[in-house]
Amino acid sequence: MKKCVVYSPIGAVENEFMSGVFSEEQKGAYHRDGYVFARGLFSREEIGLLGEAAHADRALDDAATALDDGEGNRVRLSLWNHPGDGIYGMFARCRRVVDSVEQLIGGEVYHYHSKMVLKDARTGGAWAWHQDYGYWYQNGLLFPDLCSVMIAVDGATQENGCLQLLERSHHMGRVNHILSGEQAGADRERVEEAKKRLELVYAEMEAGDAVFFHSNTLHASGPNHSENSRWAMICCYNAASNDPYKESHHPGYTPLSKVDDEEVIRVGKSGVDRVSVQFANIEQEDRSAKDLAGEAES
Ligand SMILES: O=C(O)CCC(=O)C(=O)O
Repeated sequence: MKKCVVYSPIGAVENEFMSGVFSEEQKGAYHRDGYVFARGLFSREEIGLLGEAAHADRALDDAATALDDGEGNRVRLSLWNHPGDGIYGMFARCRRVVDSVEQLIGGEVYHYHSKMVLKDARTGGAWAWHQDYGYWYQNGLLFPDLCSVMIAVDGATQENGCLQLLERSHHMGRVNHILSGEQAGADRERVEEAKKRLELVYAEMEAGDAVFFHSNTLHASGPNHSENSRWAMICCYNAASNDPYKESHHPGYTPLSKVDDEEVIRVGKSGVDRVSVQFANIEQEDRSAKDLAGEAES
């Protein structure tokens, strides 16, 4: 049986440093394995409000970029740099999430960006094996002191292409990345060798569960051949101490204004303004994966 940790308010009491959801044991598991689950991080009501808002959000759909996965399918995602005051912002800025990331990183973090991965039923494409720092590295970040929080908006199973993680792969350090289709993919030979030695974990999740993972953790996901969509919101945070040394399409240190956990429901129920972010034009602005083509040639 895989270790998976369940969100427990006891974690908050046990940790005197930051008031996140993880116990010391869970924090240790993150550093050892490169990821930690927080089952039931969001209630059915909370995640229901996010799912309803996102699935009805025309702007989110219109902003989606479709990236060729190199296998005949396309992955669709919409991305935004600043969390905003709508429901997406409440998920990304609530203490439950941000304090927990700070617990894992060990200090102040800021919002690096968030995205919605729209892995639709039957058509959603695969994600090649990669480390997020494999391409974020291009953005002037000296250290891999970043953490991503993948929140299951829809239930995620192996059938609909849940996230896969290679346990402990963050200890490998940054692996070379090259373009795979239109995505940044890690050096395949290394990934194949790593797969022989490390445990492959399928991040099957119910809506409202989350997995927190290190920016050097190798991860991927398969296509969605099922009848069920697998949308997920991924909120990414950078350590305040890891301010990039040059400008990129993602922000430098910008203090994050945390909100109380109750704001998720309050804003989610408030109607009109609940979805309000500025979506990025990934095709035009995001050079971090494309620049890998130049890196491979040089
Ligand atoms: O949604 C997925 O299956 C993977 C997303 C991912 O790997 C990423 O956004 O870096």
